Order: sequence, then structure tokens, then C-alpha cells
Amino acid sequence: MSIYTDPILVIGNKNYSSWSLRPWLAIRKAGVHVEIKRLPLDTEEFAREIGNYSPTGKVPVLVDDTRTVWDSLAICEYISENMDEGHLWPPNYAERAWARSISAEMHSGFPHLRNAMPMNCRATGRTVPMTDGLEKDIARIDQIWTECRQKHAHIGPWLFGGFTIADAMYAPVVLRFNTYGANLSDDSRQYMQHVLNDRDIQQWMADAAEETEVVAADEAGEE
Ligand SMILES: N[C@@H](CCC(=O)N[C@@H](CS)C(=O)NCC(=O)O)C(=O)O
Repeated sequence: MSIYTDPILVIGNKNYSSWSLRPWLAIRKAGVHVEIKRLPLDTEEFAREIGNYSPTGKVPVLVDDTRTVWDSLAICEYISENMDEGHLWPPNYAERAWARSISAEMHSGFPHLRNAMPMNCRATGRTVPMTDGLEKDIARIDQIWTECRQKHAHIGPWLFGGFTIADAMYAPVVLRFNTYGANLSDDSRQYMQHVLNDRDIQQWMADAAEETEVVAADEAGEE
């Protein structure tokens, strides 16, 4: 007989773990109770403990009673479906398809952005060399944000008006652009500012600022 305990989300460092931020933010926006366990990346503690939770040896991973859900997008889906009555997607099916498309695009794409601009919440004013690939990734993200905002500004300040998983998926990109800068449309810049002002994002950044670990591989760019 298993004794039910609160679900646990295992995350990495708040400063560096972009994948962890996504389900953490979805949990905050769903307003559900999930215990957060932090395992700092690149440490003996991580290596020793992650196998107790995750079959992939990676974070984030959610453990809910007998169920284990790994991979950021799958966790966001689980939170929406099983803990929030599907409210973390837009209510209309066509909008949902659009939100899912850009979420999947984020999840599997933008390799130049990921490599050149690692998430590093507490760093600002950094510059990295611009390449054709990076420029293309940034331009595509700018296009996605601009289209979403132009269509949904009358509903609310998030990509689809109200908060959805798509915002969770792009939140680390906002933090990356906050660190390294990016050439964006006015609509995209307003969206970025909205995300940066969000209470939960502010909390994540404040927690990140208090962390002391440094992951050398994720320290990119010149001050
Ligand atoms: N596609 C996965 C990526 C997970 C991932 O790469 N996590 C990194 C941290 S952000 C990790 O756990 N790295 C530790 C390791 O590989 O040892 C997701 O969406 O959750």
C-alpha cells in the first residue's frame, strides 16, 4: 500500500536551469501545491540523487504518487491536465494548436540561441558574438512573439492573452535576452517587460541571485 505524499518537482539551479523554470512557472500559475526539490547541476549531490527520481538522469522531473513525469513539456502538460483542468492551454482548439506549435518549436528548436546564450539569470549587460544562425533564431522568436501579441493584446498581456504553457516555454528566452540583449519589435519588447515584471519570475530571479554555485560552461559572453 502506498502512502500518498505531495507531488515533488525536482529542479536544477534556478540561475542556470532553463528547462526547470518552465514547469516551475506552470505550477505557480496553476496555483497547485508541489514540493520543490533543488539539485544543483554539476555536483556530487546531483550525481548521487538524480537517479532516485529521474530515469533520464536529468531535471526537471515530477514525481506524483506512483507516476514519474520527465521532460519539461510533458510535465507542463501533466500539470495542466491533471492539476488544473486543462487551463494552461488556450480554451479554443485552433489557438491551442497554435500555442502547442510554438511550444514544440521552442522545445525542439533554436539550437544557436541555446548554445550561444545559456540562461544565466543573475548576469546582465553581456554580449556574445552574433552569427547568422543566432540572428535567424532571434528573428524567428521575435516573429512568434510579435504575431501572438498583435492577435491577443486585447485579451491580456501574455502570448495568448492569459498565461499558457507557451509563456512557460518562452520564459527562459526572455531571461536570456535580458542577459545578452536582442533586437526585437516593440510588441516583443513589451512582452519581455511584462514577463520580467511578473511576480513569479521576479521570485525565480531573486532565488537565482542568492545561489552561489557557478557553472563555468554556462558563463558565456563579455561584460
Ligand atoms: N529535454 C529535456 C532537457 C532536460 C535537460 O537537459 N536538463 C539539464 C539541466 S537544464 C540536466 O538535467 N542536465 C544534467 C545532466 O545532463 O547531467 C526537458 O525538456 O526537460
